[in-house]
Amino acid sequence: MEQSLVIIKPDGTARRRVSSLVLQALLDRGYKIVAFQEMMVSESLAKLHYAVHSEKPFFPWLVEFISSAPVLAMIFESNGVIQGVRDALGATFVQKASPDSLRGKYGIWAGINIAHASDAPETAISEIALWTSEGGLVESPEAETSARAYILKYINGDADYTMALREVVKNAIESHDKSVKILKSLKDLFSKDAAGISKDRTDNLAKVVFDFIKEELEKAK
Ligand code: FUP
Repeated sequence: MEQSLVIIKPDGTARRRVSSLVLQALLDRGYKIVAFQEMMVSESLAKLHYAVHSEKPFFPWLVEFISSAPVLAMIFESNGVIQGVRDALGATFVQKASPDSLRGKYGIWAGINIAHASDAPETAISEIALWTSEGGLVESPEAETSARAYILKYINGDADYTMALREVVKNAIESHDKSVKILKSLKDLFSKDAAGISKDRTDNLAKVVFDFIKEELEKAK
């Protein structure tokens, strides 16, 4: 049976309603969940996970982003699940993702795109091996029940804040604004629907998104 490593990244997990909507949409496709854990990603796991991008200029940012605040790490299992989850997520870059895909609906900007999913059978095998050995992810018969309990707990919760976050990032980039006011807005928005996640962590996520804005403005110079 095919398996895929699916990670709801910090920008998704820190928005509880968004992460539950993403999970529900994936379960609606009939996939089984065999591992489900909320965890912080260590720097070493982040570097190994993104090793294929280690020579790219955006690598240090990617590592900081995925380790900034908790993620939901999961193993999905079903026939065709690898391509199916990728199809549901849509294109990597949020502005390129179709508006009815999960990244198109809930992604924030560019690579701040709510989720990762394995892209091929070999990658899925090596990613699952990595996340179980380095990340402590374990398969459990309780995984699906835990995922459904998460959805029930959060799906009718707060607003999803996707549009508000996109507006802040878009306005900052378009008006070349990297003032502390932007950082404060990001900190406020990321703390609004982050039940159980400390303010230090949502602030850290906001800072990494702010760093992305600053890098974009540097590139545009
Ligand atoms: P995906 O398989 O959709 O996760 O995309 P990639 O493996 O190509 O990229 C991994 C992550 O790097 C993506 F989530 C987005 C991010 N990325 C950037 O931030 N900038 C880039 O120029 C390319 C990728």
